[in-house]
Amino acid sequence: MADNTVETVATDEEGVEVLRAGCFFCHVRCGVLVTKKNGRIIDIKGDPDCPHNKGFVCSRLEKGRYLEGFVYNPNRLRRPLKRAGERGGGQWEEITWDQAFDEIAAKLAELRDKYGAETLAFTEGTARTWSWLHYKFTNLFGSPNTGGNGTICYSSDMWLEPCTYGGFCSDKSDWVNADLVILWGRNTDASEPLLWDWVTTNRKDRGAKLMVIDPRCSEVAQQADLWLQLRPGTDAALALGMINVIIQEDLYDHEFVDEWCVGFDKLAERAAEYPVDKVAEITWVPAEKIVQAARMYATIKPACLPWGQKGGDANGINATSTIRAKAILRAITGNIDRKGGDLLAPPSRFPPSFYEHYALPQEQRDKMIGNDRFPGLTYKGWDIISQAYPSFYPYANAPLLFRAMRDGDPYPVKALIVQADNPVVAFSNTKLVVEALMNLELLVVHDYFMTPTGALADYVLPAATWLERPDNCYTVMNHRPMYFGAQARVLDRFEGGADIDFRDDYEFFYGLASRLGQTEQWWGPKAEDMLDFQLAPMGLTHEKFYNDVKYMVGQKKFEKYKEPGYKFLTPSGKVELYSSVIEKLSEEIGGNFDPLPFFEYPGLSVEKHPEWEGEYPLVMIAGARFMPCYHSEHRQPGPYRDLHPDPIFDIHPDTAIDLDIRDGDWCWIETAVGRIKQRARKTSSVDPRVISVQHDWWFPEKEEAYPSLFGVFESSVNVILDDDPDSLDQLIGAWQQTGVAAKVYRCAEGEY
Ligand SMILES: Nc1nc2c(c(=O)[nH]1)N[C@H]1C(S)=C(S)[C@@H](COP(=O)(O)OP(=O)(O)OC[C@H]3O[C@@H](n4cnc5c(=O)[nH]c(N)nc54)[C@H](O)[C@@H]3O)O[C@H]1N2
Ligand SMILES: Nc1nc2c(c(=O)[nH]1)N[C@H]1C(S)=C(S)[C@@H](COP(=O)(O)OP(=O)(O)OC[C@H]3O[C@@H](n4cnc5c(=O)[nH]c(N)nc54)[C@H](O)[C@@H]3O)O[C@H]1N2
Ligand code: SF4
Ligand SMILES: [Mo]
Repeated sequence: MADNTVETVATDEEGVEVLRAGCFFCHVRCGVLVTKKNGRIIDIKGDPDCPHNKGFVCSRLEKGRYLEGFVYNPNRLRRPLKRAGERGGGQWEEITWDQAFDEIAAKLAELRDKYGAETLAFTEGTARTWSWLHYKFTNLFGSPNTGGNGTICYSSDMWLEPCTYGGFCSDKSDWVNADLVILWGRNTDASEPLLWDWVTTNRKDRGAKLMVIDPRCSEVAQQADLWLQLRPGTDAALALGMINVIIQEDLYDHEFVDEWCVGFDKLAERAAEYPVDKVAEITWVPAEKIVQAARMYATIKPACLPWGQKGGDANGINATSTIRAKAILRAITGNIDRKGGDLLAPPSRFPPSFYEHYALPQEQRDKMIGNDRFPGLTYKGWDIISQAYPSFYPYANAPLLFRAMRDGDPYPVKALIVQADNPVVAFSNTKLVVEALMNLELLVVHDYFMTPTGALADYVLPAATWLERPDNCYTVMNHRPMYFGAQARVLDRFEGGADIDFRDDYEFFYGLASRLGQTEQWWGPKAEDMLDFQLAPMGLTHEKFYNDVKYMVGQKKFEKYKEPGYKFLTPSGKVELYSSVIEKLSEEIGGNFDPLPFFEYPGLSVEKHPEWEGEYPLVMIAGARFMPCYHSEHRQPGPYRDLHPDPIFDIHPDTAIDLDIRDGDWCWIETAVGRIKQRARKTSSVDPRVISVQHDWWFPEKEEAYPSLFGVFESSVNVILDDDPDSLDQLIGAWQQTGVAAKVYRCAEGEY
């Protein structure tokens, strides 16, 4: 490993070396320098030479918390485990990796013979690893059933933005050059700290303005020049109201709209159905503030409107409309691909061999779960949009996938591979997810820790952390079209006294693939083989990249659409305010998908369920981010958990007094499908009609065996979120994580 030592910080101290890596505790991937002494990590710092973060790191990497809290956490899985008793019984036998690979591969082959290849599913969580490997594996295996959280996170944008402007720009915003940054359902201070650092620097150095659209007075809202406190789940109405003001007041960018957009008249007609007074009533935002926001966005140029999970993807029945309406706003204000606006990323340049989508026969594609009901993200949508925009990835619908596992309808889904995901905690309707997993014949989990999902598995296999694998550290969350950072394996297996027989995420798939006749299609047994293949077009190997290049940054190019011969990669070659792709899907599938955005009250709201009136008077946000936790991670006893030991929900002080709730009280939070308990935090950052409940709580210190599953049913908010297919977005099948009708009351003594 010595040849990987960073020259800039070379050290002569014996037994000490400094290695370069990219933090993967969140999407932004800060470049870091890791100091090892006698094989053990002793320090991690931001790399001042990294053009991405220039030395910045956030609190997750401060005070050595990652040592005890993560890499050297005593709870890490150490050896492959095989279920030794009943499923979920908490009894395990340690086996070797070879035995695990042999047995899993044999079982997969058996199940394919018995039920067909589509019986295998894969669920993914958010991007934490090489998110194309599972496609390669499942496609070559013959199954179309890869699905996951992307439906309510980002993947929907990756489909709906190309439908609109034939590209993807909502996380290539030019944060650092914008004169106005709009954080719409985004709280970067807690979710992607480096991005917030860019905004605060931009404000300080360039005087950029900040608009925040959030039902909570979040950390970023507290700094805003304009904050719109909307009712959770009503973003589509707000966006349509703003579009209407911009059109009525003639503030739209005529040059861009006339030359580059189609469907403006139809859009204007639709937007006229959302006058500000009506929108104010729906959204709770005063009419004058809606007008102010619209004027601000249309007149302060350039402005960027990055993606935000809760202000779009998590909006259930309104997800498509919200994502599309925000895309339309970017277009009609003339901010697409402008310096300081939202930059259009070209389609991925990965060769087809990465995903192997074309290896999957049409007959198998047609079986993708969700194809007939929520075709937006499935192969049905893929087939249409990829005719114009060649690169996005299809997605099975998770709520239907779990139902197929539980009920065998439309066919038995009997095997599931889970890597970098924790479905029992991450998906809505936990009870159903657990029933689904209990009904499998093969569940394989590849993770750092035993989790509530792992507890139900047949095999639980120790994974390599980002410090234990090499990488090119590509980050999507950037203002540059491209950024790579070179990372070697900082730690090898068993190094520095760590007794962990991990395999990285590539080795995991290679181990299975090579036993299932796929050897030829993979790049070799090591992740380095894949990296070499990726780097070959640039004349590099991973070693050369690591030693000589270190960081690669693409040049920003603005207004590419003005270049001769350019066209937006939509069917019309223009920005489609009225979407011909959505129209075509309606025609082909006979669905009633609206090519224009609209607003409907959320599926899990009182307006949709008059029978809940009075019973569930509050409106719940389920999962606003908080530090230091990252989804269900950082719950292990240790330095991270010490910072945030208990689940907390926010409640307005007036509401708390009405309900006799004191700060810190354990309370029941209840919806039509169940109840969980968390501790109350009184704060006027939420409206008196709103509560904000933390997500993904489980307690590694509690009993593992089913039905406890580390206490997941006690406090995880997904236990009380329904994923009823009738309440999902009609086109993409997104489930709802905000704007949910709920009530709160104090736990009785002995209940906490
Ligand atoms: N109620 C509610 N639910 C939500 C959300 C919400 O806001 N509210 N957010 C949703 C969103 S946006 C998302 S993206 C999902 C996220 O959902 P997930 O990504 O599934 O998140 P986690 O529950 O943290 O599960 C990830 C697991 O992967 C493991 N892991 C981490 N890194 C790696 C790695 O590199 N390799 C391997 N093999 N394992 C790794 C972790 O230890 C952890 O157990 O949750 C969704 N669920
Ligand atoms: N600490 C931490 N960081 C994370 C994660 C994590 O779990 N923990 N998860 C990562 C992942 S996968 C993702 S997707 C990103 C998401 O990153 P963000 O989009 O920043 O995530 P959230 O905090 O869920 O939502 C942002 C804000 O939206 C507000 N909000 C809630 N409901 C609504 C609504 O209906 N409309 C609007 N306009 N706003 C609403 C919330 O109050 C919150 O302040 O975070 C990433 N970073
Ligand atoms: S901002 Fe994200 S990538 Fe950067 S140090 Fe913090 S957790 Fe790591
Ligand atoms: Mo996400």
